[in-house]
Amino acid sequence: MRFRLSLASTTVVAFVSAVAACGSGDDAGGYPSAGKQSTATAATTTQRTTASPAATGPSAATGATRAATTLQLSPVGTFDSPLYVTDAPGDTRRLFVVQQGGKISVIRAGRTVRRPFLDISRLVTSGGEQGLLSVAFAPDYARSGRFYVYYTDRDQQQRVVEYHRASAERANAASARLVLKMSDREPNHNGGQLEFGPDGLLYIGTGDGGGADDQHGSRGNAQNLSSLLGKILRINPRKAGGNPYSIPAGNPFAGRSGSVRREIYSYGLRNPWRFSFDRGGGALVIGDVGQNTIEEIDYVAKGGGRGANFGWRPFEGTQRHSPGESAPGAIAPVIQHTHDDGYCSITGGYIVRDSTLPATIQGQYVYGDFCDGRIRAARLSTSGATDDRALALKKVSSLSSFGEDARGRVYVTSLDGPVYRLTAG
Ligand SMILES: [Ca+2]
Repeated sequence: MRFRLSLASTTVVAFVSAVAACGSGDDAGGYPSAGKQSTATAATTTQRTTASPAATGPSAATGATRAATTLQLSPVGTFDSPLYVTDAPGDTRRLFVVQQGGKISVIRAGRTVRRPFLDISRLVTSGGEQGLLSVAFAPDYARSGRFYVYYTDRDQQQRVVEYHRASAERANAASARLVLKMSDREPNHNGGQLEFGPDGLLYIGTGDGGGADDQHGSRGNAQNLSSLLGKILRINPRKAGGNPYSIPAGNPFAGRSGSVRREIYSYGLRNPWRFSFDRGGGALVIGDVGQNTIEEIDYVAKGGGRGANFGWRPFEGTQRHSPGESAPGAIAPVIQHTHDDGYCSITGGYIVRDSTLPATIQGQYVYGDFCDGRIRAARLSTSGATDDRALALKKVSSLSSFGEDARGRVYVTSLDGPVYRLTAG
C-alpha cells in the first residue's frame, strides 16, 4: 500500500524510483512453479483469452427474468482516510469503517453513527503507510464481543491488539490486550490485514519490514523463516495459559524447533496489504505490492497457502529480482500489472459471492490499484487468470481497500474519503 501522504517520504521515493535495481532480465533458474503462469514476459498482465468468456455469464436471450446486468458504485458514506470496511458476525445491521488515524466508525441503517465505535488515535502513528490498518471480529463475536485491530504504535512498531465491545456501537477502550508486537525499522511495508479464515483462526498479513528491496538481514525478511515479516501469519489469538496467543497445531512450521517462527503460514511476500478468503470455496487470494516494476495477485486453492512461498525477494512477480537467490517452491502470481502501465500499489479485493449482483461478476475476483483507480475483475484458478478486465465503473481515487460483509456484499474505500458498495446498476 502506498498512501498518498507518503509520496514525499524518502522510503516511498525509493519504492518508486529505484528502477535501476530491477529489470535485469536475469532468468537464472526460472520460476520454479511449472504449470502456473508460463509466459516469459512477466511485465504483462496474465490474461488468457477464453473462447467464450460469456459462457459463465447470463444468457440474455433465454433469461426468463430480467436480472440486472450492470454494476455501479453506490456511496455509503464519507470518512477521514478510510482504509477498510467489514461487519461483525451476528450483526447484519451495522458496518464498521476503519480510518487510518485511529478510529473505527459505525454505519447503521445507512447513516454514520456520530460517536466512533473505537478511537485509539492517541496510540497510533498515522500517515504514509502507517496507522490503524484493519479490524477483524472474532467468529464468536456475538457471544464473546472479541475483536482485533492492527496498528502502528507510537514507537512505530506494529501491534495486534484484542478489544471487547461494551455495546453494539461502542468498544470498551479499557479492554485492550496486546496479542502480538512486531518490531519494524522502516515506516513502509507494514502489511496490516487481519482476517479470520474458514478455520476460525486469525490470519495476519505482515510487510517485509520496509525500506526497499527487502534490505534488512542477509537475505531479507520475506524468505527468512526466523522473521515474522513478509509473511501471512496464523494464530489462535485467544490467551492460552501464560501466552498471549497460541500456535495452531496445523501450522506448517509448528513442529520446528530453533529460530523458525511457528506463527508463519505463508512467506515470500513483500507487502500483502490486502488478502482475502473466498467465502465460496476457501481459496486464499493475496494482493502483494511490488517493488519498482510489477504488482501481483497470488491465488492458492483452499489450504494451499499452508507453507506456501510466494517468491519475494528473489522474484518480483515472475521477474528475477535478486540474482542468485532461490525461492524454494515459489508459487507464481496469477495476475501481474506493471508500473509502466500506471499501476503502483495493488489493492487486493474479494471473490464476489453477492447474489444481488449480476451473474457476469459472480465468482470473479474484484481488485484494483491505488494509482490506477479502476476496479478490475478476473476469474482466478490455480492455473492462472482469465477475463481480467477493467469494469465499467468510475475510477476510485486513492483506492485504499476493498471490504466484504457477512452477506458477501463488497465495498470499496478511497483514502480521499468516500466509501462505496458495489451494487447492481
Ligand atoms: Ca515497516
